[in-house]
Amino acid sequence: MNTESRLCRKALTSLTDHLLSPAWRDPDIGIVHLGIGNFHRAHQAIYTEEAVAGAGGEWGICGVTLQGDVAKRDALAAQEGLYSVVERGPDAERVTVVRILREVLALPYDRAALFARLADPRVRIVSLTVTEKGYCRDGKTGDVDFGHPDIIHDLAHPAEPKTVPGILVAALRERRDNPFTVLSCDNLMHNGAALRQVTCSFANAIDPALGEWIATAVAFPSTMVDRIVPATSDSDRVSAATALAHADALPVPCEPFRQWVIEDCFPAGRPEWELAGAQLVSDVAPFELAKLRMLNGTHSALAYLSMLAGFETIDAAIREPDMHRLIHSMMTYEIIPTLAMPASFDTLAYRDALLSRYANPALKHRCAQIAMDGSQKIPQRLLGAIATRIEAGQPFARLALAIAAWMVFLRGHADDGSHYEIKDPLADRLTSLVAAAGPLPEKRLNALLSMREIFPAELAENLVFQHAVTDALVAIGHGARSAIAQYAR
Ligand code: CS2
Repeated sequence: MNTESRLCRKALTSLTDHLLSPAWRDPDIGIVHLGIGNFHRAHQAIYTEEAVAGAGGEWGICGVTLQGDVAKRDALAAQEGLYSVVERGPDAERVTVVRILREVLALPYDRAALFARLADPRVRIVSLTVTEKGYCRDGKTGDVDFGHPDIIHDLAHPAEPKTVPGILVAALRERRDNPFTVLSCDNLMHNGAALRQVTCSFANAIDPALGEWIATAVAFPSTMVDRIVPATSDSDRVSAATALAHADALPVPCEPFRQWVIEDCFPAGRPEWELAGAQLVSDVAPFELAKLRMLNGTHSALAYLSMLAGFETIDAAIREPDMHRLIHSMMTYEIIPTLAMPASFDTLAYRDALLSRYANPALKHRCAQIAMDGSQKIPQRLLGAIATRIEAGQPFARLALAIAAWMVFLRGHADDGSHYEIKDPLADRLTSLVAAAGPLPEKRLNALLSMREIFPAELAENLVFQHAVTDALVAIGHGARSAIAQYAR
């Protein structure tokens, strides 16, 4: 085995069994993707490669790292954009090589190249996976957060933007004759409309006519994206090298399951993603809500409880019988009743499929990865369901336990005393509020509920909500494992 040799296009002739799409001609670039992380490479990139393999079209992808990750850019460039996907099923592993990525750029270093791409009329879609915090959104208004330091920077230097709204507005200004479609692929409710609002509010602050034009002339379809994609580990590099007999510095691990539901609104055209199994629909909202609450909501619940109880990965956590019962009941009794799904959608089958996906022992999805950025995730994933339960006068103790687990998680150590880092754009404020409040449940609760960018006033001031979370905080005070057992009953 010659794993000294890097994956490259010349090597592909010896890799025919591993090519995602054997019939292939390299397409020109038609998509710029902001946020070239593992999720994009195991999700939209694969759908696009399969669509192009089946129906053609110049839909090659230019991937952009917004964090100046030059090492990633250079590693992918050294492999001519090729990378492998290591699909880890419970019983089998499959390694394939993806070819759709044609170029990788790193901001701020490749600013000129990026804006040249964005000005090119052949680029008809700009898609994004930048996580919740990448939207720089004011949680209270839904507009761009005018107090965000990077937004302040971008408003002062609109030709040198750092943020997503800044980049989109600078690029769209040059595309008045032929705007590209902007495609959010992040886990936000109404992600297309949310992105339109931050983009337009940013544009309005620079040039109201431009804001008005973007609001009416640019399409921002919504999507629901789903695939569990952990961070790359050494074992993924070993799997790729063993299967391919070539070294891949950046393989992506993922589960076999994937789903993409897309609002079909692409005035400038799109790849035939349906050939790869995507569902093109007129209304994504019910799918987004079900996925955000059922999957992401329970993922966050599992992550915070596990960080306290000492389960390192999701599969280890869900194999614990009390945890399984708790998450099963959270979905069945507290989340499913908040959804309004089309009659053809079997919510109980969806629940069972999620529980089996979590139990996949091959994936090793680390709870610490999911626990990141709680301040951005919790409103999207948990608070909406809780508000609906309160409105309906229905109990939500298990969802309250998830909120309480996050509040305790912020103290920075597990029940056994081992420390972990809080990674969150609001980490400094959150950890100082928690430290100043001390361990008493009521004080911790009041301190955190004061954060309006997370908890809207109506919820924060609701006594039913306060009592449910306080009870859960008291239960966790006796240890997360005992709280899990108590709430699983
Ligand atoms: C996870 C998601 O990291 C997280 O917060 O909940 O990335 C999740 O794995 C994906 O949304 C699955 O589609």
